[in-house]
Amino acid sequence: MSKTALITGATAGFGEAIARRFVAEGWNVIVTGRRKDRLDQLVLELGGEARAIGICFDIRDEAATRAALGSLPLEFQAIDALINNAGLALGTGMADTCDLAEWKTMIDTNITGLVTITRLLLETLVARRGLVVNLASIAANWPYPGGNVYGASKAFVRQFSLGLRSDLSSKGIRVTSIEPGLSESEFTLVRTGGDQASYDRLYQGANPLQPEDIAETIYWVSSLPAHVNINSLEVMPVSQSWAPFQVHREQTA
Ligand code: 8X3
Repeated sequence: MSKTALITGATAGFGEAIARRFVAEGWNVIVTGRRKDRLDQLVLELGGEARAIGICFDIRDEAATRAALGSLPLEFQAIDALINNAGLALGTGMADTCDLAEWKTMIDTNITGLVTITRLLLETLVARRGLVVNLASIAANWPYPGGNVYGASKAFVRQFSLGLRSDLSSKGIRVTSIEPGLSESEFTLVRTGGDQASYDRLYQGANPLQPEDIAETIYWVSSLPAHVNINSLEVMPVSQSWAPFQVHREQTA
């Protein structure tokens, strides 16, 4: 009997690739997001409603999330894996000049939305000795200029993942924080407000991670023996590594 994964933010990038990878391995998937046309298209591509179902809602809205989960047909209610991929970065501005509304949108999506859907599905996941994979980021571990609230929200995701492990370790459920570095996807167009030139500059010659690389990693995490838990996993393209600390120097005459 096929297992079922619910993948949030599946209308692009990592989410779409994760859905394809899991379906290729015989899983059924529930794909979620805000863009119904894209969900419909993805469900079709994945083999239609025998294999995949799309539920369209805004993860920041608790009532909408409850209603969407409540609307799942019986065949898709036994969820074995929750892949918390929905999340976003908005802007790369410095903390003293960037937009408070953008900060709140990141917190509402990356933290509140993720916590809400996790809590709503946790009894099911525990009952099925399932798996939670949370998409954090290298920004959870390494601060960089312009990372401010985005990085802090991903640090929350990482620590929340470890906390879930701590609470649930006696119950046979697995929880993993995945922390990708430079990755090529629509994520960057969202972050730059649709600035294609910045997008192209960021990736030029960098051979960044691709959504399929992260999908492969997550599928690997899910396919390990049931007694093996990857707690956290940081993944970068080979081309990316660390830089020296910045040191601000006062001007001397
Ligand atoms: C995205 C990776 O390097 O832009 O989470 O923070 S990075």
